[in-house]
Amino acid sequence: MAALFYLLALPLLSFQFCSCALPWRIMTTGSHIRAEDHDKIFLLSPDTTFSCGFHELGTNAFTFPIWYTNTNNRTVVWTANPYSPKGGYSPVNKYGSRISLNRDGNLILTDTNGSTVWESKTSSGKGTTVTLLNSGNLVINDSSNNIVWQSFHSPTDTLLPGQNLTKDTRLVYGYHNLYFDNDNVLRLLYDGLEITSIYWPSPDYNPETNGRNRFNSTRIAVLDDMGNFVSSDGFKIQASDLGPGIKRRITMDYDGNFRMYSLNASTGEWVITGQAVIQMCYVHGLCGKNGLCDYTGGLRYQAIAMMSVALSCLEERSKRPTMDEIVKVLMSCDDEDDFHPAYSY
Ligand SMILES: *[C@@H]1O[C@H](CO)[C@@H](O)[C@H](O)[C@H]1NC(C)=O
Ligand SMILES: *[C@@H]1O[C@H](CO)[C@@H](O)[C@H](O)[C@H]1NC(C)=O
Ligand SMILES: *[C@@H]1O[C@H](CO)[C@@H](O)[C@H](O)[C@H]1NC(C)=O
Ligand SMILES: *[C@@H]1O[C@H](CO)[C@@H](O)[C@H](O)[C@H]1NC(C)=O
Ligand SMILES: *[C@@H]1O[C@H](CO)[C@@H](O)[C@H](O)[C@H]1NC(C)=O
Ligand SMILES: CC(=O)N[C@H]1CO[C@H](CO)[C@@H](O)[C@@H]1O
Repeated sequence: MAALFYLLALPLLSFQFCSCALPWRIMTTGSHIRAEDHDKIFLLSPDTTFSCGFHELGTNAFTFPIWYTNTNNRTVVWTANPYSPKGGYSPVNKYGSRISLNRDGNLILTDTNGSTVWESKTSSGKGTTVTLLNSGNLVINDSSNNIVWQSFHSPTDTLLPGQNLTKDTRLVYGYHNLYFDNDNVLRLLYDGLEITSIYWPSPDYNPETNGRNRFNSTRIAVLDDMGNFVSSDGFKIQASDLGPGIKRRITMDYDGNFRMYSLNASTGEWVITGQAVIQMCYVHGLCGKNGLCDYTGGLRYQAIAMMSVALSCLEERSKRPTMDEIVKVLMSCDDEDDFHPAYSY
């Protein structure tokens, strides 16, 4: 009888044990989340599509990102402390690191020794809240529920449906940037240590020849719920699976292209449903630090070598195109005419 009671009580006990570790819906002033509790405590959007909390990059290395909850491999869409080749790497340690909403209303990511790694720089005081919306937007509201800070206004490498790319924001991955240029045209820029070079739309033609309008100064690009990515300069990408009810994202990828991805809800895998730079051989910055490509196999060889180094550093982004996919693209540039000097003096 005692054994039976034990068996019956066990699920109940374990439920109670887990209830202290349920994801949070809200952070209020004076609360914090510790990196060491990363698998138990994190913020969840009301419909559970998005999560926000500490993410283990490697042993004792944590970032504070937002990710799509129900994907096979955690798909990060924003990071408070992302890797940047210019700014360096700023992961925090496991023990002692925390994200805190302090009494001033400032959301602060601190490392073990208390040093500030990132902060929202808000000061809306008592009654400030942090919530993760169903759109994937992490918002800080003041006591009157006005948004005082939002992750949608400081993207990293990904644009979510309903999030605007504006004159003040850009998508960045490594040295590659998607941004609105001074002449209102949406461009891709390789902004490396030794070379800075626009590679899309083709610098060999003027914006009009490339189908762009320089005279709309709105400078806004947005992905809608149907799968249309529309920019105020006339550039458009339409998802190959156009229609409502599909989770999508636009991501600046490490190979210098930006792509639209759609989630296959039954497998949890992402599928590429649109992209900008079809001819990958035109992407600048693939040719080594001097940016001088010869027309022989040099470009292909150097690009592959560079990619493999980059990929080994970026294993956690395993949802992005694989090495095999990239090699296939590079190998497809068989015709020597397809090779284009990345930069010429
Ligand atoms: C805290 O640790 C970081 C990383 O180890 C270091 O860069 C920083 O200088 C330290 N800050 C203080 C205040 O000790
Ligand atoms: C913060 O503001 C947003 C946008 O108005 C709202 O959706 C969200 O529910 C607010 N958060 C809280 C805790 O009320
Ligand atoms: C995006 O831009 C539109 C049009 O300017 C604006 O109404 C909307 O509030 C913006 N969305 C966000 C999240 O800032
Ligand atoms: C300028 O771009 C905005 C945003 O895409 C669009 O709503 C507007 O119609 C465009 N204006 C013109 C004159 O094309
Ligand atoms: C999702 O993936 C499965 C297995 O590969 C496939 O059968 C199905 O058609 C896919 N669904 C969509 C909507 O693409
Ligand atoms: C597509 C992809 O990268 N899938 C990986 C997701 O994570 C599992 C487990 O870590 C790997 O086995 C898959 O290869």
